[in-house]
Amino acid sequence: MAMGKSFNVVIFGESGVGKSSLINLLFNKDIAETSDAALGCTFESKLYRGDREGHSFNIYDTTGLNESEKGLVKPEVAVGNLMKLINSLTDGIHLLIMCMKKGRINNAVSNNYQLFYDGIFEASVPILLVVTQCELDDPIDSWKIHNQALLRSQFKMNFHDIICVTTLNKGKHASKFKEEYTLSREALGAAIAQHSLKQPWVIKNFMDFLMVLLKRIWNIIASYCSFQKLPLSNLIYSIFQKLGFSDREATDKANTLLDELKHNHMSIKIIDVDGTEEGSTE
Ligand SMILES: Nc1nc2c(ncn2[C@@H]2O[C@H](COP(=O)(O)OP(=O)(O)O)[C@@H](O)[C@H]2O)c(=O)[nH]1
Ligand SMILES: [Mg+2]
Repeated sequence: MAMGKSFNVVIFGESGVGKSSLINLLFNKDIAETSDAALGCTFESKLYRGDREGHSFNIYDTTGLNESEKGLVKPEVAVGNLMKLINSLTDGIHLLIMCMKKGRINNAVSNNYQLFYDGIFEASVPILLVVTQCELDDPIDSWKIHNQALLRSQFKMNFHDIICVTTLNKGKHASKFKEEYTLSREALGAAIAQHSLKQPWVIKNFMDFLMVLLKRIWNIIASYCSFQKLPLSNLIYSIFQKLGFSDREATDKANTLLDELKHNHMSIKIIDVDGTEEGSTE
């Protein structure tokens, strides 16, 4: 057991930007599976639990919206998965980390910022931007220097800090970037410690929160997803009705969402970084 502080952090961003690699960097261990394939067009989340330098870290890995998979995720599924994540955040959250890979800022970046920072966490939890694939840059934070002002002025995104990293520690070029890897690891750890809330932000009433959240984020999700139809629960039904859907559509959506929540047991997968044991939040 870690004697120090605990940090509950949600990492989000498109698939393929380096979220799993970032978790491996943080723990200096290949614990999260990484992939080149643009799989997983869902909001499915995992919790990685582990210690580092005497502090305990609970890192939620969640995909968010993907630029290139427009229309593939049904809103019911997306909302269901988000609910599952939120329902798992019972100990509250100290920090958000949005992950992107170095390059152009696309719509998914600003939509995910709105969805998570403004939408779900009501701008109450500090947010860092971590930019991966910066190993060739000299200095390593060149991207930050060139884009920081633009992020604010053009994209209206304000981050508490921007950290440019490399997560490379395997493959034939990794040995060239040992120093950058170590610096990245230190910078990430320091930024988490510096910017995390002293007291975690906690969702007080899940059902109230669900109402507010659905209203707030529906447009963002809907713009990404294709709609579907079909039968019940009064509460969720009325949420959909209030959102302006017809009776039929509201019934359909409520049933699908409830099925999704039931089917997924409202819990996310937990991976213990320092053990093999896996469990669930239930
Ligand atoms: N060159 C380089 N590749 C990276 C870096 N971070 C991640 N990658 C690669 O990007 C791909 C996607 O990474 P992954 O962590 O699976 O992304 P996720 O889908 O967001 O979890 C993998 O092939 C990683 O090896 C980095 O800092 N530099
Ligand atoms: Mg991943």
